[in-house]
Amino acid sequence: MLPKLRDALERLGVSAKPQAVAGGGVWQAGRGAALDVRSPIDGSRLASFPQATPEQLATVVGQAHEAFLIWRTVPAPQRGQLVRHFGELLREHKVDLAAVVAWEAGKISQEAVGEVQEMIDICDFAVGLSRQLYGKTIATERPQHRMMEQWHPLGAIGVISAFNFPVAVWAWNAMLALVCGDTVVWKPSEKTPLSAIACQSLVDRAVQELDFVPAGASNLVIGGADVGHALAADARLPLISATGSVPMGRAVAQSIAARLGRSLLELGGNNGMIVTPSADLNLAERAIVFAAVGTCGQRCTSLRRLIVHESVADSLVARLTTIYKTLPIGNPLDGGVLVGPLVDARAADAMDKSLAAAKEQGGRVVTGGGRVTEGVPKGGHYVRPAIVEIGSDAAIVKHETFAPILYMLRYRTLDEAISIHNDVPQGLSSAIFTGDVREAELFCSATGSDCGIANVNIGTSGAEIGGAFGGEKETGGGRESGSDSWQNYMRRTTNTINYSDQLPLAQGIRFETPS
Ligand code: UN1
Repeated sequence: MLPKLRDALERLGVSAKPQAVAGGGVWQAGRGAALDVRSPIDGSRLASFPQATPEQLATVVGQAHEAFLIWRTVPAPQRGQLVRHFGELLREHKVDLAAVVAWEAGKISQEAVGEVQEMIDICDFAVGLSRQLYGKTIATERPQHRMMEQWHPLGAIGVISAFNFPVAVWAWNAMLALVCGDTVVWKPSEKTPLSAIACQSLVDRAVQELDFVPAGASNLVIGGADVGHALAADARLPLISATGSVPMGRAVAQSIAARLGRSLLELGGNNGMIVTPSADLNLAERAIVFAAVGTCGQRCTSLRRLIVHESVADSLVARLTTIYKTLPIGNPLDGGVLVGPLVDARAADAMDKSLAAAKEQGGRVVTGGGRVTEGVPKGGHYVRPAIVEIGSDAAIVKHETFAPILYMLRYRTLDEAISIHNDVPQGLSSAIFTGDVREAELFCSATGSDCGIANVNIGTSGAEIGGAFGGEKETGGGRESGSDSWQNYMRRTTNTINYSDQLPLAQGIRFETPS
């Protein structure tokens, strides 16, 4: 392991020999196949250790359930203290955790630090929430009755997270779940286990330092697809929150549905942006570049489809081409670099294939595509972000490729633009750049964007934690993070209380028993 990474991990409390299972507050070596952790930056091996087995997962789920029986009795504001403490530890270790994320996910340091900031933000949000798990009082139709809702802890919950946001997305789920009185079993991506181990080590520290938190409030199991399937199928986990590809989500959703469990899915993006004639192109170009090439196009919120009015298309493409030609591509740890590597060879191949398909389907590569080999670390998969001008009916445009390809489509009327925009299977994030309030409002209306996120004059990526995050159609329908997403992690009871000496029945039914 690289000395700098080793030092960062050590400060985060991670032992030199990482272990795959943290259950019930105890670390254990996995008993499954060996996992080689490689950095996308240069392909170097960061660690190698055995993964967990489904049997080990089953034990951890049992421990998480036992811990839940205790945790649910701790008052919610006190549960918030655990999250507050974890948030403090994150602030203290922000730079180190970001370094681990940068090494393992290959994202530039700025974005890695931003990801840890996103964790800190959700901690703050969850602490506030721990005093605001409100239920409603509802008017009842019966005299001297009261009807109300209560929100109760749900259980031990499963979290499956992806490589591209290896720590923040877990935190969105885990911090809300913990204040809601749930315990958590986390299965991170096999590509980013060290980031997960570092988070678990910090959360363990927070748990140990507070005497009211049961060991097993937060658990980690590093394993492959077999562990993921076992997690989804385990009926002791009433909710599974999964982030990743559509095929993964489909498989997980079927297992959960078969046991009538609850799923919260955040899957593919394929996000679009409409640029209208009145758009501020200076703002638009900055938003487009960050959204399309940030994280090397590997966010679920990355911009993949640019739908531009024909009157501004040529000038916008020319401006973007100039910027794309000078994008600093290289080692994501170096200051000034904006585009790091793709996660692995498969991702680079997928980009090549999509570009080839786009050309076959009538597309023209305006700029980019191809590998970068000069001035980048050997052993990583560095690519030149591409812009492809293509017809909106090309099949490839409906397909999400997790790489920096931006399809440019032209439109004439806003209705046409919205219809092109919505004509894809995915529905996560969307944006319009316009100076016209009518266009902006139409885009955000019921007949506008069909996505979970619809922005005006900002890009598709980089959402704040305060809003509900997620989308429709193949994106899976789940909402994580802010707003009322916490309700996913709780069970609602409706209570009707009679304080009269009569027993009036609802709907006015008379049901007199013979006396
Ligand atoms: C993801 O890519 O799965 O909105 C999450 C964003 C980030 C989160 C992305 N806050 O781009």
